[in-house]
Amino acid sequence: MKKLLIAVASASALFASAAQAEKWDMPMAYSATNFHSEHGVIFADKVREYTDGKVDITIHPGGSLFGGGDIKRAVQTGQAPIGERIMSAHANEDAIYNWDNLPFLATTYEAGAKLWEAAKGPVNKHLNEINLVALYTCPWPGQGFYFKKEVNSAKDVAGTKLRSYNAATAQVIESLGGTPVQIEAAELTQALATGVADGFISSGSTGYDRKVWEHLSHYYKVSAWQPRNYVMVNKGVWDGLDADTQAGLQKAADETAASCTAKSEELSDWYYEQLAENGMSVIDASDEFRAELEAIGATMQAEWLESTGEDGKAIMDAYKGM
Ligand code: PCA
Repeated sequence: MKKLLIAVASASALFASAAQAEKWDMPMAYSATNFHSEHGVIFADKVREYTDGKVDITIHPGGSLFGGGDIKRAVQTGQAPIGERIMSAHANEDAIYNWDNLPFLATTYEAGAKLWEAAKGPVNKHLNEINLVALYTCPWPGQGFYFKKEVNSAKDVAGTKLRSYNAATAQVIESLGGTPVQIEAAELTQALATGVADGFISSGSTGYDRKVWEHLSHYYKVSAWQPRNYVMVNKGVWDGLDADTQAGLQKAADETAASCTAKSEELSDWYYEQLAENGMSVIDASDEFRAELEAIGATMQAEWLESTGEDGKAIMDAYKGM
């Protein structure tokens, strides 16, 4: 009788676990109200729908579960099954991830879509090698410069401390004669308030999210590149899913990518308007500043091709051939 009871109990435990949803915590680096994070929520809803509730994702925005700088490692090691990060932050380990931060290579949404199409194969290969699977990517609006003074050329940047968010932004800042300070968006307001940084490179989006008009006065539009955030899954976790569940996740990811990209484009001018409404001067970079940045971009593109070898060349050739 005892044996029978144990058998019944373990059979029902098995049944319960099969019917139970996989609960996934998903760390994201940016504020809850940012369109990237809002799309994390949309993605989670779609995943529940398309996997018939088998995968139940909870979003943790704003670096609340893992700070931005820790999300990749958390997913790689399985501490979190899924997470979101700006992909180019990985470039300090492998230059291939800088594909979307090469100034003036792809400056519009249309060009950015082509560049990702060209980059996808090689980039996914590198991600798989470090135990990650990319589900979707979504671009930030074009990148420009925030300062607390008028800046007309590199001369005016020399000696300033500017916040960077990856190796590429640090290189741009150094090339302009400034000092880069790597800081997560979640800590940006604090860094500006305490004088750790005098300005930064980013889109209108992050300036708006962090209300930087409280500390800064000028935004120079350049739109030199559109870096992407991406949602990654631990490869072991991914490989352990059945084909239907994988297909459900991928369908949710594809739809979210399209919606998130459209939202990014729709909001890009709106962010500029918000910065201006809050008192910032939002203007095009001067011809001189732009020319200096273009020269830096050309150097960075050449260096990237050199450091990434065949895979970088494959991306560039595919993109240029589109
Ligand atoms: N915002 C992010 C990355 C690029 C962007 O537009 C940031 O500043 O951290």
